[in-house]
Amino acid sequence: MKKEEAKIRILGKIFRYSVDFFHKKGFVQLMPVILGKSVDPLGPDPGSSIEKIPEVEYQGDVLRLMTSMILHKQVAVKDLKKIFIMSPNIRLERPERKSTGQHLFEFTQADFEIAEAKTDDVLSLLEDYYKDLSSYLEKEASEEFSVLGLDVFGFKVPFKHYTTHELIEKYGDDDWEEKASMDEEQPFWVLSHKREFYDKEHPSKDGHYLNYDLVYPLGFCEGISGAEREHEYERLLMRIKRDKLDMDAYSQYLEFARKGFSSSAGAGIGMERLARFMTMSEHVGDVSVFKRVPGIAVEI
Ligand code: ASN
Repeated sequence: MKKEEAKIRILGKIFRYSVDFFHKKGFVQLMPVILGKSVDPLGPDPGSSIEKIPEVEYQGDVLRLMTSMILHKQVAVKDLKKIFIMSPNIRLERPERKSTGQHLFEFTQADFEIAEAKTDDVLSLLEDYYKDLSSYLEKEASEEFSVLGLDVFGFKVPFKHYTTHELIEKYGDDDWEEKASMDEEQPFWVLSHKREFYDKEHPSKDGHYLNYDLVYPLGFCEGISGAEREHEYERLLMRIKRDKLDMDAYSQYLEFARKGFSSSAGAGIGMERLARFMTMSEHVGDVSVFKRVPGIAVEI
């Protein structure tokens, strides 16, 4: 087996582990949605750099290619309570993102949401996910890891917590994530990151959010993002306006919110980024046959 093949096989095994994990924890699996009326705006987030969200016209409607299923998750979680989707996302990143090692313009996330959950519920679920992943891969992918000459990374949970504010203070505004990632030997949570309108704001601390990213160590950077959600119609409306988003694109989503959302929390685990970390690969595209790297022409 070649190294390239070992990496592709490991990604497949991580995908399979993820599906089994969420089923075992009682989640309902939904099929991915590719075209949506309302999709994740991916901003304002200082870390986002997409050129545009592609639109398709179909029977008089404008439909958008899925950037993430967060808004669909909020609609579905009300009745189904615990859901997950192995969700392909399209994010047309600017070509400069070619050299970050961690951006693809098409990738898959294991995206989940839990009704009435809080931050601690999601963090401990995800720590279980990582704890068992190492032993799963040791058992199921030993041949692949020996081809790569690697031991399976051993996760030590619980992971440390930092806030974005603390890390910016320590490392500066520009590359705090890379620097902090280089300094750590285990993944760590970064709490309170300014993100999109659907992440809940702290009820009493201005400029703080009830959200969390997981950052991989050794320079591998962000691998998960998630949050407790804004779910009240008035607050969602206010934040969509504040972010100056196109109201047409969110009117039907807001209709659902007006009829009532459940409070919820969730996150998305980037599948290729996790496989990149486990295989210690230079680029996140190294784990795919048909890699979609910003700034590189698609072959087929
Ligand atoms: N999946 C993420 C979440 O649940 C959203 C995203 O991918 N932008 O918060």
